[in-house]
Amino acid sequence: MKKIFYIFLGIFTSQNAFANQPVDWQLGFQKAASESMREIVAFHDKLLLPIIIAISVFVLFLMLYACVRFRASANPNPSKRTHNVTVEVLWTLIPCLILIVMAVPSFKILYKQDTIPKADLTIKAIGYQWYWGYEYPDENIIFDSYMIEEKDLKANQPRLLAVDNEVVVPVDKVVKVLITANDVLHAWALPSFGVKRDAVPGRINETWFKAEKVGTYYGQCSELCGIKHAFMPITVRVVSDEEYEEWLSEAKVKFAKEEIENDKLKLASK
Ligand SMILES: [Cu+2]
Repeated sequence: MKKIFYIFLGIFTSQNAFANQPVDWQLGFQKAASESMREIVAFHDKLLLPIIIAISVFVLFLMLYACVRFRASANPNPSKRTHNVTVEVLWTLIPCLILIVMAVPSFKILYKQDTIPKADLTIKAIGYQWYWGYEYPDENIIFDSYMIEEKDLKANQPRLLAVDNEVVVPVDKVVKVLITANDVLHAWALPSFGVKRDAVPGRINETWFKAEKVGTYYGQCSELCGIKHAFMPITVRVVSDEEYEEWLSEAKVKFAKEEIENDKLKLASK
């Protein structure tokens, strides 16, 4: 009984709870943190959901009506009719119209997402079995991002979602994401930003987002990539411009790409 109560509580509260990560008993999307995701959510809530509900209710009504109206006792001599042109035209045309009504706004959102505005910064995400690696190509930064094991979690760090090295990006800036993989197919996905792109070995896919709110956002690899597919989360921390600059100056030292390569050369020459 208690469990049922929580399910209902979850259904009615999940939409309001601050969710940039999945929450217990959540129904529907995570809270949008970008314009793209807001449009996706609006498309779903204001167009798809009413159509789905209307069709379900209509079909249910037809079934109940047929059960009662044409039951054997009330209708002993069933009609022998096999064709009705009007009805057949209607049940072909109406679904076509419904599909067109859904397709137009859907393509609009899709193409808008596909057009990458002028980027303020570019990051590159590389899928590995089973973790993500990141590069900031313009900043000489490279690092790997591993999931934090359950025993090592700090307070506020969600299980299976928190990582050791987060991607840090400034708020309200267009971030272009180059996505590729090193071994098998992965997919870089961040629900709050409405972003999901396959990571394909030997090929670079592009997407973008502009986070509107400061915060930590969680996503997961969304392409079955092997035994630890569930353990390669994505964490993006959106910060203010000043905090970003601060992080950048630290990261340039800590995650410097050239230095790492120099060190490797030194080691190799020894
Ligand atoms: Cu993966």
